Amino acid sequence: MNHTFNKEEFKQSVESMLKALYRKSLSDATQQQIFQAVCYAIKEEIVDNWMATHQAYNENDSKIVYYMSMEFLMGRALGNNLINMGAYEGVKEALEEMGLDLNVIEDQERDYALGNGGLGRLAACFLDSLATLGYPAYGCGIRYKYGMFKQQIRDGYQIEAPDNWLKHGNPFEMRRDEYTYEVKFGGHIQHIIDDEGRDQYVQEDYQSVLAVPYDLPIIGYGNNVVNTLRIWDAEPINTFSLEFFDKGDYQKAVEQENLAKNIVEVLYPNDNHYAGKELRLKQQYFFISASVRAAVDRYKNLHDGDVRKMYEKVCFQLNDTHPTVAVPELMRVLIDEEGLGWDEAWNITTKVCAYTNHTIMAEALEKWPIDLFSRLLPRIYQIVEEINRRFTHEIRSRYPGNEEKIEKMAILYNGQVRMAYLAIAGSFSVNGVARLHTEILKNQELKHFYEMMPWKFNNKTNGITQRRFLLHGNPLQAAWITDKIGDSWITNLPDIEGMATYADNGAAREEFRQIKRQNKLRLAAYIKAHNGVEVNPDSIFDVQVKRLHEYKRQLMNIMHVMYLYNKVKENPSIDMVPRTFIFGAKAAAGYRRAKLTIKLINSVADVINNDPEINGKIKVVFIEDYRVSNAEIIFAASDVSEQISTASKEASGTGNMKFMLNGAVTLGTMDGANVEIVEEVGAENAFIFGLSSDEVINYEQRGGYYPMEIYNNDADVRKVLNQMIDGTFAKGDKEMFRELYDSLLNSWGGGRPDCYFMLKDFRSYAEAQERIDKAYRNQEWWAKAAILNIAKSGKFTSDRTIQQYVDEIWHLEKIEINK
Ligand code: 26Q
Repeated sequence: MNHTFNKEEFKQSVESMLKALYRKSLSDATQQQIFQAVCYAIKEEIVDNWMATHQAYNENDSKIVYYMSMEFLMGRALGNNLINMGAYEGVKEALEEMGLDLNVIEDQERDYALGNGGLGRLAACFLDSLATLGYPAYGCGIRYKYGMFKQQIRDGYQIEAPDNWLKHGNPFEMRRDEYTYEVKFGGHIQHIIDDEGRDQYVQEDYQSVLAVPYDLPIIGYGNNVVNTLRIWDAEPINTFSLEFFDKGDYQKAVEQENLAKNIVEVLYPNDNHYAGKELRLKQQYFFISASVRAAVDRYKNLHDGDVRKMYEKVCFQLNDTHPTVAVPELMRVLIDEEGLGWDEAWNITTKVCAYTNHTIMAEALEKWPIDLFSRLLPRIYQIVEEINRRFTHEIRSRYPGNEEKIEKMAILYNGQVRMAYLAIAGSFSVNGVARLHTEILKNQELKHFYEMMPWKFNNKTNGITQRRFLLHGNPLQAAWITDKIGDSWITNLPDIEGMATYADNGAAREEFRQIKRQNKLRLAAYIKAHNGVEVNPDSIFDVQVKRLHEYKRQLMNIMHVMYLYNKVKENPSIDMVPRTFIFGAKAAAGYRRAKLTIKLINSVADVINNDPEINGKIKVVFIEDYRVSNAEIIFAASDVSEQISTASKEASGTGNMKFMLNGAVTLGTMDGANVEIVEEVGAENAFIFGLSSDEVINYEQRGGYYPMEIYNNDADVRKVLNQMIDGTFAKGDKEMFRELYDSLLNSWGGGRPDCYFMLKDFRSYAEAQERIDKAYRNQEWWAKAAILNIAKSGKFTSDRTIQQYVDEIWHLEKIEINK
């Protein structure tokens, strides 16, 4: 589009869209209306390439990967689409000529918050990389009516407000009625033998809904490829024919209508935590059944209705266990609808499905009660039973007489369906998301599976798209890099290593500092507008933004802030570099300790920010409603990247990579992808602290440690803990934060005290923080370390991750779209 983009045509197109959509001219249209008109104008440009891409899939009979995910955390589309189309500058100028500011127009768009955190954002980065590399792919997901809740902070507490993201409609989506499917729930299965002597399993007395797809364009960077994210909406069957039903059917019709409304109503706002809710399982089967059948039908259309070699052209990548019903659903379609025998269907299924694991946290593992599962999905359950029967048979013949193996590996056990084990049994590939995480899977969590089927296991270290998180989010740094080394980093991030020489160049370091300062001013303005707090752009911006979870240890971070506050109070003339501690985090709505941690952060902020004795040495800011769009501004402005999870708990992390790419230095544990970040940039350019994952796992196997010993022996830590229950940060209320205090010290609060080793790691963390204070004083050293972080971030592009998935799992071929 770069060369074909015509400013005058575009301006006309926007004006005629305004007329057609709103009967408005430019001068009396609202910014929202202009935003819509701009999107519709560029959608026209997208559609031709979108059609050409699908034509190329068909003509080449391309193998396609279906990325199955309950979450796609896309953020905003407009800016990213313009960038990938090569039209950003042109549109910006055209709008300027119309007296409009593209930034203001972009701010009209709501984030597509169809995800919680890392797993959902990873899916979004993968779609960007797939399209940019030219690989045939669909994202398959749910069109939630309400995405991730909007977070409001009231009196320091998190309040959840509904995210009605579709209120103004979505200009980029296309409803595709012609690809609607009916999805059935409940009832019972009637086994009959048909005229030809074949088994038939007929579902009776079921409820059903229609799955209606909406397609969103996923635009590759500079290659005219437009892939598709297909999200499914639910609609009732036959709403209008209610009157024809007798009384019993009337009830059923109403139930079906409610079922349809409920299924896609809202994203579950849990991150790394399993909620065994029936509606969640309905959501899973709903979008999987529709997606699987759409994939099978597409394949059949191109292959004379014969599914037997489907594995040659189709791969389902399961984003965690959430879409695992794809395994039995594909079996059902192949056996019940396509008439294949079990063995042939299983051969196809296990060559089509591949599973990605994103966590080892026990509370995140999906286990469905068998009674719930079989009631909701009676035919699917029969198939899972048969998969389990055959799988346990295999285990027994491999390990005769070893019933412990059944206990450890059976899919059905203790009245539950263990979804991870179903995913492993039904997939040809099982991958972790960072090297350390994959090793822990192989040697600890899934060691029995690894021992039995080592060939399935592999690692795919996560990555992020530099096109959103540098080119769009940090235009100043992006332009600076391009000026130095050219723009090949946009599609080949390893080229960014060319920046390494500038780490030793005093003039370049000064340029970097100026850019960082501009970005800090941009964030400071955002904070002033949203929090009413003034922050000092010459202070260290020390940032922890991610979902709130105990294992991520935001509590340890704020305890360190309390500790520093005490130091300054003891010695007001203490020599320290001013620090701005910035937090952003949503807590799952039902996660009490997480929500209380938010309150503690805000309470500490209140006290410190208003204490004149602190004299600007410390500021604490909690950014409300952390999400993709403000994340882009935050990463660009950061000096210190807090990646402080308890070692072994964070499977990978991806925020760590976004900070690195934007020239922040990591303060972290040897966990997840931090290990590989340090390997790339060198330990001397990061601040590493804390227990290793082996040490953590050892303590856990011995039943934990005694945090009370630390409380008794370390006066600074004791003081901080006492301040949680003496009202210092709670206007005298001694009870407000007692639950947090108890979680660290008292086992009677349920479970082991301090099971995330915050007190154990505290001293080591505080020392690392002190090293940062010392290091920042040497501005030349700091700029050098920051530039080296940028230069060594090449490994962490999702383009590399996707290429590894393609080479080692999916085996796709690139398509080319010439314009
Ligand atoms: C499960 C059952 C019921 C309801 C909700 C859930 C649920 C939802 C979301 C369970 C887990 C999640 C999200 C997990 C997640 O985001 N994991 C993160 O994935 C990233 C991408 O691989 C990693 O970088 C992070 O380390 C990992 O925590």
